[in-house]
Amino acid sequence: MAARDYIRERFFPHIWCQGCGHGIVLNSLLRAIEKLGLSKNEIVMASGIGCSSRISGYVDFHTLHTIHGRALAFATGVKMSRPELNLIVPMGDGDALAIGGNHFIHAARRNIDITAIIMNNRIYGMTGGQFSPLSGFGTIATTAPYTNIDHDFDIVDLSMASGASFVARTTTYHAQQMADIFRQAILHEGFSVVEVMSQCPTYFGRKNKLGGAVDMMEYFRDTTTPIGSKAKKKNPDLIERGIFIQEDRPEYCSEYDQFIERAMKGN
Ligand SMILES: Cc1ncc(C[n+]2csc(CCOP(=O)(O)OP(=O)(O)O)c2C)c(N)n1
Ligand code: SF4
Repeated sequence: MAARDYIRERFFPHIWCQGCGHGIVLNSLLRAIEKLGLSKNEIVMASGIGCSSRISGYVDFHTLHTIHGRALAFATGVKMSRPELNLIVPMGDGDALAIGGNHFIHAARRNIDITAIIMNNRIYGMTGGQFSPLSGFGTIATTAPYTNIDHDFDIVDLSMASGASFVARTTTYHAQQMADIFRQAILHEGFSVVEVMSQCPTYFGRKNKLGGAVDMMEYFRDTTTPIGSKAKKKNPDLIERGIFIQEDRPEYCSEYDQFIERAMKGN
């Protein structure tokens, strides 16, 4: 099947603003799935609420558009009952790490076989540009007109510390790398986190005078570098992108099956 065959055309036109990074994420995701040759019936996408979460409306898989911050809880339920299916959960930084932060930490800790995609545009896009936990100190948002005094944290560090067994970061500038990382994340058996630095030109870009979508993507090009590059040694402020960890560790559903088997035998 070609990438465009996975699209649910009746839901178009999409809601995203011109230049929003979320469409690039959708494109790279469909290219990864095309390469894997998965059928629509093998994929379940669960999402919460947000511009990023709207991706679930545009793909012709089994989809659940659920509650803000709770997509991973729904996905966990689906995966536990049908472990043979591929669960993909697209989230915004607010959905995944503000209201959904606790669900995120515990899904990672369990190492359940779900692919979590975090579209980090450092803002609540859908609700009008409020600051998120990823906005960062000194940025401007509609709810921080005199600059934000909250500090952000590193999604990759949080994911690794919480127990995710596949952790990666990429950007909307690096669409081909993104597709390749998505492919590997879906294949990986365990909790996979892919942070995608994505642009919201409408709120984060405009409020912080970062220019248009192209300027924001060029910023991702210029401020990131492959993991372990020479450039990083020279300039420690560069943000690394690539796959940080990819480890085989006991996966939650298969551990659960073994536990049930032991319980049935009474030992
Ligand atoms: C329980 C609940 N609280 C708040 C909201 C309002 N709300 C909807 S989306 C959203 C944040 C969206 O930001 P993010 O998840 O980062 O995604 P983006 O829109 O930036 O892609 C909020 C606060 C809601 N729908 N439900
Ligand atoms: S408000 Fe921002 S995140 Fe939402 S669609 Fe527009 S550009 Fe994208």
